[in-house]
Formats: sequence, structure tokens, C-alpha cells
Amino acid sequence: MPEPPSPPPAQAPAPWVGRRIAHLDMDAFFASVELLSFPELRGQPVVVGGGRRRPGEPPRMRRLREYAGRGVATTATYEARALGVHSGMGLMKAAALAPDAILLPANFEEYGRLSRLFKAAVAELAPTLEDRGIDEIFVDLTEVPGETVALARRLKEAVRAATGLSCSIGVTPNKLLAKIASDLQKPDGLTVLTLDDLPGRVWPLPARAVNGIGPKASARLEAMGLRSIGDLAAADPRDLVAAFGHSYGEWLWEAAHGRDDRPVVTVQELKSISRETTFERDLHPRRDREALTGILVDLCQRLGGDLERKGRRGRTIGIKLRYDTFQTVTRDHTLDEPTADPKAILDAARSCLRRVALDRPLRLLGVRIGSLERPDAGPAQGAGDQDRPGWLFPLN
Ligand code: TTP
Ligand code: MG
Ligand code: MG
Repeated sequence: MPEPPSPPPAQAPAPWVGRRIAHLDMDAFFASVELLSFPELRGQPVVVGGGRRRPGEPPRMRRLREYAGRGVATTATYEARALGVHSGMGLMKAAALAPDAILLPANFEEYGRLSRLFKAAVAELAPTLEDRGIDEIFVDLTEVPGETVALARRLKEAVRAATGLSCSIGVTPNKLLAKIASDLQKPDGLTVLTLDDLPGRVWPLPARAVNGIGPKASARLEAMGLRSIGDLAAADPRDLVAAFGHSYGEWLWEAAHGRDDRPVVTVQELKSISRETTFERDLHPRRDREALTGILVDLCQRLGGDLERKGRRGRTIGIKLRYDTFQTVTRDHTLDEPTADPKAILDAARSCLRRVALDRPLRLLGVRIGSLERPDAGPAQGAGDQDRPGWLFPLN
């Protein structure tokens, strides 16, 4: 006969009601990865940006005040943030705030490698994991045994053991609140929130702290006198619907009440990556050949960068064209060997282009790579960004 379940111990913490969803985000990710290579810079303001470094290349390290150009900061250490520097800030402006900060070029290969490492470490403990980009994931802990804080600590320790890096975790009943919670005590934070914490911890935050309320919506809300999440929760939902439409208006109100039932979606294997651009004005293959060439080269280089960041190579390269008539055509070309090399992608895209009519103005050009795989060994063979090919957009 099965034994009756033992009663819970008298001092057991209150049971968790509903789901238990974590959001984990790495702290100052690119900068922290750089500090693994340059531990002597620890404790100093460090900014990543102003160019990139290829694997094997020696780092180009300089003071921010030596920088001249139009680059932006991709991220900054918390020491640099204390001086006012943040992601997306122009480096010249950052240099005015933190002239002595160290500027390092980005090394995307390495960020991708560490990204895969931290995700794999978490997946060992909690397999239901949703990839949300290079430095963050959602994890469904509902079925994972263990008390919430202890479990979150184990995730943080696993990430540190695998990478040497710190992260911040929020654990709450859903993705919306978890994303907010992971940001509340950065860096190296651990924040557990239940719905009871909503008035005290979430409602005082500005509306834009909700993922999905961007600068535009937040400006419109402010114009309606709604600044905090609490203001939004207290608003009449009919006013929100009148201002923002049914779907977004209702979502705003639900979000402000901390309601979100989206599941944590375990990533499907990435099938293809594409980049495309719609032109400001239609471009003619003959008259605007230079411009089209530049756009094509740029798309292929971006695609190469995407592959590098995601740690993939692909064998099938495709192009997409949209004519001024809005007719869209695609062609693809399969290589013998998978590649992540922008030059190889460009060559394949050119051979695709030779198979379409180039006699009308174009609205859009896109490049796609499919049949993706993860290379087992070594970094992709990157072509130098600088070696601009000596050819033009094909004519036929
Ligand atoms: P974030 O997680 O937004 O920022 P962060 O990890 O640098 O800092 P935090 O401790 O606040 O989480 O972004 C992750 C990485 O993505 C970041 O290290 C650099 C890159 N990134 C950009 O390239 N451009 C951007 O505008 C932002 C915001 C990030
Ligand atoms: Mg981060
Ligand atoms: Mg992030």
C-alpha cells in the first residue's frame, strides 16, 4: 500500500500559488565578458563599442577621450554607468562624461560563446527555457523541485560556475512580472515577487518598465496623466481602449495588474535568418547600381554578423526582390559547405540575382540563409569587413 503523504512541516513557507517563472539577464553582459579577458580592468569604468575585434586579433584598448567618430556604446560596466554612460549613447558624448573610461571593441564571437554556455548551464537545472536574446532567458520553474529563493541561487551559481559571470534573476508568477523583477536589483540581483507585491514593488515604477510599453506609448500615457504602472492600473480601462484601441488598450490594463498567461516557449531550432530592406525610393538595377551594390554588401555583412552571434552556419542562400509593381520573387542557391562568411553569402546572392529579371525598379532587397547548423569546432571564417569586393550589382 502506498504511504499516505506526510503532512507539511509546521514552519513551511507559504505555498507558491500558480506558476513560477524566472527571468534571468546577464549583468553588463558584453563588458563583463571583456573583463574575463582583461581582469586588470575590473573596478574601472569600461565601455564596449566603436568597432569590433575578430577572434585572434589583439585587442585595441584606449581611453574614451582618444576616440573620435560616430560610434555608440553597446554597453558599459556599472562603474561607467555611475558616470552617466549607457547603452546606445554616442561615444563622443560618453567621452565627455567619462574621458578616462577604457574603450574596448566588441568581440561578438566571444559573447555568443558565453551566451551558449550560460544557457546550457541553466538548462541542466531547468529544461523549460525560452531564449530571449544574447543575454537573457525565461525559465519555467513550476515543475522544478526546490524552494524558490534557493532554486534561484542555484541558477545564479550554475551560471557563475559555467562562465565566471554574474546575472540577475526575477522569479514571479509570470513572464511580464519576471522581466520587471530581474531588473529591480541589478547587478547580481535576486528578486522574488508575488501578486501581493504588486502595489508595493511594481506600481510605483514608471509605465515604461513594462516590456511592451515603449517610448511612444509611454509619452502618450504621460500626456493622459498616467506615469506609473499604478496610475495605469487605476485608470479606467475604457479610456485606455479609447486611446490605444481594443487590443493594446486592454493589454495595458491587464499588464498593469500583473496579469500575463503567456507560456515559456522552449526554442525551436533556428531554421533560417534573413535581412531585408525596403528602399526610401525605388532603385533601378541599372541607374542605381552603385547604391544597390552597397545595400547588398551591407545585407550580407549583417547576415554574417547574425550567424556569428547565433553561432550558426548555413548552406542555402536566398534572395528576395520586390519590384515597383509589388511583385516579389525569390531565388536560392545551395552551397556544398555551410558558411557564415559574408563574402561567400555575397557570392551566392549574386548567382541568385543573375537568375532574376533586373529590368524594373526595385522596392526591396533581402538576403536569407537557411539549412542552418551549429559548427562543432572553431570560429567561423570571417571575411574582413574592410575588403569591399570589386564588383557591382549584376546586370542581365
Ligand atoms: P542588456 O541586457 O540590455 O544590457 P547589459 O547586459 O549590458 O546590462 P544590464 O546589466 O543592465 O543587463 O543587453 C545585453 C547586451 O546586448 C549588452 O551587454 C550589449 C548588447 N546591447 C547592444 O548591443 N545594444 C543595445 O542597445 C543594448 C541595450 C544592448
Ligand atoms: Mg543584461
Ligand atoms: Mg538583456
